[in-house]
Amino acid sequence: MTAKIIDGKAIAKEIRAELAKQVAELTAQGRTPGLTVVLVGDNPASKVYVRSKQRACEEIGINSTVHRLPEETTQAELLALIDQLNADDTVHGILVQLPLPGHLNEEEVINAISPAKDVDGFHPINVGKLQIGTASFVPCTPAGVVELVKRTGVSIAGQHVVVLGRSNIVGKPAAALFLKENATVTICHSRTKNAAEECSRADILIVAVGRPKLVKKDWVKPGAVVIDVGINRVDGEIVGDVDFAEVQEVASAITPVPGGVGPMTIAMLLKATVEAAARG
Ligand code: LUD
Repeated sequence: MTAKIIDGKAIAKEIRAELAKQVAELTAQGRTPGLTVVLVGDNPASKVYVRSKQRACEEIGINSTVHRLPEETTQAELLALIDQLNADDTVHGILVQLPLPGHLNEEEVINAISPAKDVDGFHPINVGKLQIGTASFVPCTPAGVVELVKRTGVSIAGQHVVVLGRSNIVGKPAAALFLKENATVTICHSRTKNAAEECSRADILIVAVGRPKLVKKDWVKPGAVVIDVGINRVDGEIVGDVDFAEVQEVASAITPVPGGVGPMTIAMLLKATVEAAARG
């Protein structure tokens, strides 16, 4: 069997087209959605992602502002900017691109963002609401993963989902989202006794560990759906956490890297911003 390749780029484009209509309606009501992204320092990958976010906003009519701050920005300066954005009625969504330079306190920065503008869903209030099942903002990458699986026509309820990775940005929220979709969820991580064996029991396998081509053919049950969240730069090339060439032979469907989850992350950010503006 050769797996169906899940085209995240195409699905993200569809979502942007749907959102463009909602943006036009909100704009007609004098409520153009506004997203402000804060980028501190010169991380090359972050620069690429922020540029893509800005372009996607412009494409569908969201007002986008990017604050590009120097590496040596102080914690106090960053917190003052967030206060100012919290108070600005034209700003519906605030996103501080991570990772921050090492001298800045990420947790304190996230806590400073108004939960009502936290389009990333990283504020503890929103993390808690996700666990309860009443979230209004959920982290964009795992939201994109669930949307990708749904739009591929895969039913989730009752399926065994294995999430490999337990980060606050992807693994943990992905597990919560799939649980909300009535999956049976297993989380594996670097201390899991036999990760390969656990993964091979998955109907839907979500991989988010940041280790190039970690997941091999024998980690995957024949017919499983495999979602690769990893983006690793190896010898100038981008590869995922899944050995695509091998796993493609056993999976029923698989996401490519690039062109899989990445574009969905941005589509979900736009969706969150539109929803924030609609809420007023
Ligand atoms: N921080 C994110 N840091 C990193 N790939 C992203 C991402 C687009 N606060 C905050 O945007 O949600 C976030 N909020 N994240 N990420 C990762 C994470 C953050 C990663 C990849 C892409 C956003 C993307 O567009 C493309 C693809 O996979 O096809 C291109 C990949 C490339 O580098 O060319």
